[in-house]
This record gives sequence, structure tokens and C-alpha cells, in this order.
Amino acid sequence: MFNWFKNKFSKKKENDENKIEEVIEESTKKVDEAEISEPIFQKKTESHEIKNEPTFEKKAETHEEVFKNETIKTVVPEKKEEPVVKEVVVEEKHVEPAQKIETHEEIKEEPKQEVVQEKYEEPKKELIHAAVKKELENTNDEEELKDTKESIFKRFMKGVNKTRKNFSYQINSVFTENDIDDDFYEELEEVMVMGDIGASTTMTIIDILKERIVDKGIHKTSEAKELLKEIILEVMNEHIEDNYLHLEPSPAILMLVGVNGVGKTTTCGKLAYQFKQEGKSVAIIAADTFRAAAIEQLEVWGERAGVKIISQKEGSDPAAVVFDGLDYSIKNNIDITIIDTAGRLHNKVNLMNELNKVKRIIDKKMPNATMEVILALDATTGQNALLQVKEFKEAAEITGVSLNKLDGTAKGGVIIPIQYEEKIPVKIVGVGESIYDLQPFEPELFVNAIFE
Ligand SMILES: Nc1nc2c(ncn2[C@@H]2O[C@H](COP(=O)(O)OP(=O)(O)O)[C@@H](O)[C@H]2O)c(=O)[nH]1
Ligand SMILES: [Mg+2]
Repeated sequence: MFNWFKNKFSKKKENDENKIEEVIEESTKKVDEAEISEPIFQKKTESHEIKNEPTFEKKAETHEEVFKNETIKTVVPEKKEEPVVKEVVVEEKHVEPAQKIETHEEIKEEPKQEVVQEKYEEPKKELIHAAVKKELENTNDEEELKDTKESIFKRFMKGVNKTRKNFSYQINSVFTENDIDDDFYEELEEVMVMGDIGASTTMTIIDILKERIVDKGIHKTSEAKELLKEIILEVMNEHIEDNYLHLEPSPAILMLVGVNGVGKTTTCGKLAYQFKQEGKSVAIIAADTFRAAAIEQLEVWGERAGVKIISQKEGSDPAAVVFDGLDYSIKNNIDITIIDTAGRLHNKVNLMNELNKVKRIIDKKMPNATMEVILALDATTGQNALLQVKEFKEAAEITGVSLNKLDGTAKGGVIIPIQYEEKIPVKIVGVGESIYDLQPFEPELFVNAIFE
């Protein structure tokens, strides 16, 4: 059985609450600057009151009520072909959500599990999270332990194969029987920067390496290889508490954010499938309402994974879809609700407004839900992925990264600065297009793999 979760989030919740306040403050400031007449987050006291109310008791509300008394101005996206979300002025009086095309009766239908089970077998043993290593270490069955460890490693290697081949080839050309000199450090620096570790993190690592080489009295470059491996792992873990998805206790919400094409929808499908295999009840909210294709794509994944997709028609307000989706999750006692969001919001204020709107719906409907906000990134974009982390961190409280398409690139080294410079844990990696091609991320395995 998988173990993607760890029960450590009481501390995380506290931190999150501080971060939310910061995001709200920052967002209000930005919106003010954009000359919007009323601040978005004027009703702070209300949200505190709501938090004291018991979860799941608020009924007969619409998503618009969440924003009543507020003027929300959504900046119109630059691209002409995208549907325009106009200025929304929410009236005080009760208004039904405009785009409710699914009734609750329809939503209540159980997913067609029989079909799914015929098509999909139990996940293979090698999909087991490296986190079970610890549990397995308590077993006396040596053979079982060895097999499992080997298969975890093999599976992971498939995903990092290109990064590994590239990096290990280059690195091995630096670690020879030569003496350590300035050329060695220069070559090493070049290999690391080329390997997408980034200039700043590379310098930090090399500085530590220099010190340690002196401390240990090492003279041959070959002897420094193990040291480098050790330091890379230390640097990766320096600001990271752990790399697990924290989705317990239920109910939990996992929201996927990120720009277009980075694999958000695919990751939703893969995660939904894996969570179901762990015995969790799962639903997906299709909050990317800007492309009809995105909703259809998610329906296909929903069928594969055997989970309910809550959607509305193209162009609906994402906040309204999330509102109805959370209603479904509450009524059906869903353990993990996955929210797929749109990635076309390049304007920062706009992005912040949209994400905050969704966040406030969540705070209102499920104030005590365990939250993960996962930023999906395309590993093939290398350093650009790092820039996206910086951007999205300003717009939302990102709790982790899903680094997708790792199978198709040698740029996996970018994981190191994501964790060290941006202090965001890489929690999952996408290693292919099938439902099984998602791996929990384990720094130790990664470092061992790229040095193989
Ligand atoms: N090779 C590979 N392709 C992926 C992976 N994740 C997503 N893709 C592909 O990337 C494309 C965009 O994915 P999609 O989920 O639609 O991205 P979104 O726009 O962020 O929702 C699709 O063709 C996916 O099949 C991955 O881990 N590996
Ligand atoms: Mg999508």
C-alpha cells in the first residue's frame, strides 16, 4: 500500500494561515494599485467568524454569496480568442449561480466502477512509494525488502533516465584520477550549470565542496565524488521539511495550478487513480472552464480513474464550479477533492484574483479542509520552470511542485534549485503519459539516480 501522506500538518496549518494573511494583504495592495474601487478582502472579520462555525453546515448558498458586498474586477485576458470574464458586481440579494447545468441528482450518480476495474488492474508493486522503505526496514524478510527496494529504484530510474544519462556522463568526466585544482572546480561548475542546477545553487554547492575537501584532506578528484553527492542532498533538504503530500485527515483538497500545457489535467487523473488505489474516495472539480477540451479531457481521465468529475459548461465562472463541486464532496463524504484550474492567467493580479476567489470559496465551504496547492511544471522547460515557481509563489501559497514530463528531458537538475532557492518541495514527478506514470519524489533516490 502507498503512503503518500504524513500527519504533520498542524504546524503547517499555522504557517499556512500566516501565509494566507500575507497573500490577502499583498493582493489587496496590488488591486488597489490597479485602481479597483473597493478592496477585495475587506471582509476579514467575516471570514474569521466563518472559521468558528462547524464545517459542512452551511447550506443553500451560492458561490456569489461568498463574494456579496464585494466588487470583483477581473482583468480581461489579453488573448482575444479566450472567453472574456467581465467585471462582476455582486448584488446583496440572493442570486442563483448562473451556470448550473448539472443537478445534484446527476452529480450523485456513482462512477462506473465496474468498467474501470475491467480495464485497469491493481498498480504494480514497483509503484510503491519510497516512503514505505521505512516500514519495510522493519521487516525481517530480506528478500522482500531487497525486491521492493530494487523495483522502486528501477521505476524511478525510468523517469530520470535522460537526466541521469546526461548528468552522470558529464560528472564522471570531471571526477578522474587527476589532482584537485582550479580547472576541476571550473569544469564541475560548468557541468552543474548545464545540468540545470542553476548558477546560484551551483556556487553554493561548490563553496561547500571546497571547504569539505580541505577539511577532509582530499587530493584526488575521484575521492570528491561521494562528497558532492552528499552535499547536493544536504542542499536539497536544507529548507524542506519533507516531500510528502499532506492530505490527511479527510476532507482534503488538492488544487493544481500552473500555466497551460504543463500537465495539470494529466496529473489530476493520475493522482485520482492512485488515491483511489489507496482506498480514498476521490472527486475532481473541473475548474478549467476556459476550454471545452479541458473538461472533456478530464472526463476521460475520470473514467479511467473511476472518479466523479464535477464540471459545468465552458466559460462558466470557476468559482461557481468549485462551489458546486465542494457541495458534492461534502454530501458524499469525499476524502480527497482534486481541483484542476485554468492556466491562461498570465497577468499576476488577474491570476491572484482568480486563485483567491477559489480559495475563499474553499474557506467558506470547507474551512477545516487539509489543503495542498500543487504547482505543476514542465521539466523540459528547465530554468523557465524555476521562474514559474517565483511567479506563482507570489500569487498563491504553493505547498509543493509536481514536476511533469521528467521522462522527456535531461533538465531534471532544476529540482535542486526549486528546493534550495525557492524552498518549495517537489512532491511528485510525472514520468510519462499513462495513468501509472506518476511518482512520489524522494530526494535521496533522485541524487543516487543521477550519480549512477
Ligand atoms: N511525457 C510526458 N507527457 C506528459 C506528462 N504529463 C503530461 N504530459 C503531456 O503533456 C500534455 C499537456 O498535458 P495537460 O495535462 O493537458 O496540461 P495542462 O494544460 O496543464 O492541463 C499532454 O499531451 C500530456 O499527455 C508526463 O509526465 N510525461
Ligand atoms: Mg488542463
